[in-house]
Amino acid sequence: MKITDIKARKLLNSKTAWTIETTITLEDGSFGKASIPGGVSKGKTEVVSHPANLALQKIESLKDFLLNKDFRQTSLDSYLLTLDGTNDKSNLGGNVMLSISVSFAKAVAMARNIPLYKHIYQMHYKDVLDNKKLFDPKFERPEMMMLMLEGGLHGSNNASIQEFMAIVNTIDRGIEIYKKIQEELKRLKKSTNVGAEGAFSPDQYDNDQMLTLLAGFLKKETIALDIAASSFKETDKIPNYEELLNSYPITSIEDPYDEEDWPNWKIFAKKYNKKITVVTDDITTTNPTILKKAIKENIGNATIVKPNQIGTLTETLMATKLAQENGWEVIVSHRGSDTNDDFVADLAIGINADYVKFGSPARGERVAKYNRLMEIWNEIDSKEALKETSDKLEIMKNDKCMYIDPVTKKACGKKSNSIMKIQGENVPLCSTHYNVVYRLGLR
Ligand code: 2PG
Ligand code: MG
Repeated sequence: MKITDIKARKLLNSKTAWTIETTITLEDGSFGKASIPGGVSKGKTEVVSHPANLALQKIESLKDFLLNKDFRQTSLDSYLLTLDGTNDKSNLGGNVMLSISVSFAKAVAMARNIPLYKHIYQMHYKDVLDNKKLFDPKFERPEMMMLMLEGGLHGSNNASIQEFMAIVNTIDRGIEIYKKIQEELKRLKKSTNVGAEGAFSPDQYDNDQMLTLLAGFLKKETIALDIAASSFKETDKIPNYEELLNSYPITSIEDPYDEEDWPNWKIFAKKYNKKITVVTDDITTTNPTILKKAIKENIGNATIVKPNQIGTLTETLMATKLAQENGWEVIVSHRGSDTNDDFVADLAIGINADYVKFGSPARGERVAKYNRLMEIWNEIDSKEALKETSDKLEIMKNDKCMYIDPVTKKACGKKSNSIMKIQGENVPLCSTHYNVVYRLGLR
């Protein structure tokens, strides 16, 4: 598809800082818009993100290279990589590259007249689809690691752990837990102000108080934690994991040690890989090369996927595939300073993520992603329901004619070839009786 126009502008993110939004238009008029989030607790190996003004200049300078050229997602992304020519994307800027990469994907989905998640699915599973000619993808519903309480760099209290999440299957259940915590904090006369990602961050609360509060409102749900250990240097802030796991229903721990502390990661994973989900984020930064090493050295069993850590959609999909092919689980995630762009919801469904991590059910930039997730689910559900009904009707067509002779009171029993709705029921009929029923107006 040929790119005929690229426009970019400055946009305010949820942490009161500037980011960019890029719009790409294709030759047939289809277009896609993407805005880029940023991290609050970032991994050191994340690609370089240029300040908004510089990013806009970079996009302007790329027009000569990109306009009126034919691209596919992979050729566009590899061209951007060549033009950048660095390992950390410090020339063009990871934010610049990702905004072009994602807005192009959205524009192509529009040109193909298919939803973005389906377009991503077809790119991600291209080999399978090409070989087996599967055209009817099955989309799974990821579980949600929904944020309830936040500390560390995201909060404003004594808790060193950054994120306290409940793993829920439905948004309703997540909202219920969130509201219960809010009511309880009000009752205790504690602040219900929220942190960077929409969760409560009660004054003075430490890790244990946060965990006790959250655990108190869970039924069959369990807890996922993001320790974000790279964001503090004091090793005494690292919790005693054995104690935590014995005291609370925790089934997932992300970034338990500093991203440079590979020895401790290995010891941790050896001990807990079979018991809980051990999630890499700041240590792998959606980087296929680092993730390969992490898988080889067996430092976890799941990884966070954040497109802006790596800078192109193609590399994001590569990292995801690598994880999936090696039996690691995948968690598609938002960022600490985010925008209302809901791309990660389509990404999660398109790649069949095991979990999503989109923050709390509060604050516009978090809610946007949950709302898109529900929109996709509704679409998938109604398509499946529709397909189910048409499959059923197809089977019934080859059934026996169910016309009952008014005199003999016996069913015709000949092979049917059509279906007629009679008093709300789908009834298979042979052509003779179809005509009889039709003429008699029995429908
Ligand atoms: C994380 C993310 C999202 P940040 O650490 O997983 O919650 O935070 O974007 O600040 O890195
Ligand atoms: Mg993290």
